Amino acid sequence: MKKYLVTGGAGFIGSNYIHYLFEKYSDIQVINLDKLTYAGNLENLREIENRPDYQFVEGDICDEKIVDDLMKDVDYVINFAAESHVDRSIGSPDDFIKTDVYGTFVLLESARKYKIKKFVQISTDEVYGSIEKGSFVETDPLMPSSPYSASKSGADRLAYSYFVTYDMPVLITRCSNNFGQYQYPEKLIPLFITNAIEDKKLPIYGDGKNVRDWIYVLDHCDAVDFILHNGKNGEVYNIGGGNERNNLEITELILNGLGKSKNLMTFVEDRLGHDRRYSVDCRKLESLGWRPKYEFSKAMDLTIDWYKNNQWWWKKIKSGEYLDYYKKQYKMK
Ligand code: NAD
Ligand code: TDX
Repeated sequence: MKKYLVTGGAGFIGSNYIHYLFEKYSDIQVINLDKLTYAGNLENLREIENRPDYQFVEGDICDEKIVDDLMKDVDYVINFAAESHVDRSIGSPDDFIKTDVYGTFVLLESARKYKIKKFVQISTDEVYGSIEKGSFVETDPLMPSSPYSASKSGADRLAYSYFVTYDMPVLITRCSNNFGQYQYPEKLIPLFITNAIEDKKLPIYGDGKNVRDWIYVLDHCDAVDFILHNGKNGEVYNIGGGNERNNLEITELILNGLGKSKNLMTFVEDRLGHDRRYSVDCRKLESLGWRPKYEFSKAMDLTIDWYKNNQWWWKKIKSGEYLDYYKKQYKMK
């Protein structure tokens, strides 16, 4: 019986990971520590909330006492908790530094004290910065360019330092852009799907030619679990979907998938410091035997269907504070 401490488990990827774990294993216990920021949503976990092998704790990863209390007999820590939206980090970076850097430090210290068997730091491909041609390998220097990616780089290297300095069993993953069910509708794909369903404009930053590599969230969850069990301590693993698309291509896929008009596309002011292209070389993970299983267009169809069929989930979110935030941030052209 292994005990997992999943942080940020009420968010997009963390909640998908908890569902993934319970579908795969019958002999585990999962503690979900989440502060329930605007991005944390317990409705993502409705189907499993009453399981005896699952415990939700509302709390901050920066809170040493809560973290120490939970860490005592944990086997694995998977740190998803973070402020995760680049645009918000541009407007207001302080929570990014607190949670992404200091919070990771608190978790690492506690994990060291209680001699945790594995600590997986969920980092991101954004730590490398932008690349015009080719793909980053794990040993490339980090050149983060937003307060979000800089805070994630701090956490990434701090986790590594605990391996080198204290011989802690740390693994670091750097995944590309995720999409799928339960993604907060501020990120490109869920924002555009839900806006299109409501016949609202889709705000494309700049010329729309920025490229991201897209991976279905359940492939990311599978890769994290694979690395937890097969990765080598102290190593970094890139995780990618192998689906590089620019934002115009993604927008057209969504509009076609929903049978909506291209007139919904609207070009707005560019994001400050907008990275042109992300691309990671995933041969290191492939050489261990892991590859994504979901085909991109099928996963996009699944995702579009999910947002079509679960309007109760996102309509609540979009009706409140979130809309005011967007109205302030972006003036539609
Ligand atoms: P998300 O914003 O949907 O979820 C983050 C979760 O963390 C929320 O539930 C929130 O309540 C919680 N949280 C925030 N601050 C906290 C704190 N101080 N203490 C405890 N909980 C806190 O984010 P996501 O998209 O699910 O991303 C999860 C992780 O994966 C992040 O570390 C992110 O950097 C990384 N990542 C995301 C992507 C992506 O495409 N979304 C890609 C690569 C890596
Ligand atoms: O309204 C929009 N219009 C637009 O053109 C939004 C929200 C985004 N974009 C563009 C900006 C990016 O080029 O779409 C692309 C994707 O944007 P986001 O969904 O905000 O993702 P990104 O900035 O690439 O970061 C994501 O991937 C890596 C996650 O938010 C991070 O948490 C993760 O680490």
